[in-house]
Amino acid sequence: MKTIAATPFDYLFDLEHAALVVIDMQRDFVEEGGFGAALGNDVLRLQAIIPTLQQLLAAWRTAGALVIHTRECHRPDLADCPPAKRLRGTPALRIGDAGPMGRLLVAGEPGADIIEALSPMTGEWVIDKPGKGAFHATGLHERLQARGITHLIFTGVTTEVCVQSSMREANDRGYECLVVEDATESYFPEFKAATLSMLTAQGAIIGWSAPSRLLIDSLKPASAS
Ligand code: C5J
Repeated sequence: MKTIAATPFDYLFDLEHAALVVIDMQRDFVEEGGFGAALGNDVLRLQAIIPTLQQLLAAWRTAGALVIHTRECHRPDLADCPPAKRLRGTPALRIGDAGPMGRLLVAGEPGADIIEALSPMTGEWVIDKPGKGAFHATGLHERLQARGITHLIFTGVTTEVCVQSSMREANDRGYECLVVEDATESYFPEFKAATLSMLTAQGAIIGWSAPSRLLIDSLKPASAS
């Protein structure tokens, strides 16, 4: 059993029943010319977490536990992208429109790919999701149950949209969840701070948070018990 001195109190997990979830580290959110930039956001803010995620992934992979990557993307005919999602705001380009990295947030287009620096490795799960949450219309819960996973450790972007939605969905389904503070990011620093506070408030009402350093330290063989 591993123990992390998390907020608001210790988080306990064992590697056999835990997965590291990397939410939507796709070119469309992190690079110029993608969906995030089309909404007027500064994508450089999100790029700042890439080295931390690389270190965390390396430690988690060495420990031999499950890694799950998600990609927010839609079918080419957009049948899984309702107007309630597509017709929001006044972006330069909408979901499904053609941009410099192909059609925005459409499966199979270059922009929907996970960035090269965080490429999934063989055996890792890649979940394509049409919603903000990783559980909506993906079958993820059933796969996790079949594998015996009870603990989910969340990273990725953006903190207050897809990371938060996924963590709330997971908690409703009974998973013990932790978000890694410096391995998640938002285009809006105030939204990130508020999200971390609200997820962990009221005695971890949705779950825990901790810096990557504590998680990486817990994965070192010396801390095994
Ligand atoms: C958004 C996400 N922000 N991955 N998606 O639309 O957070």
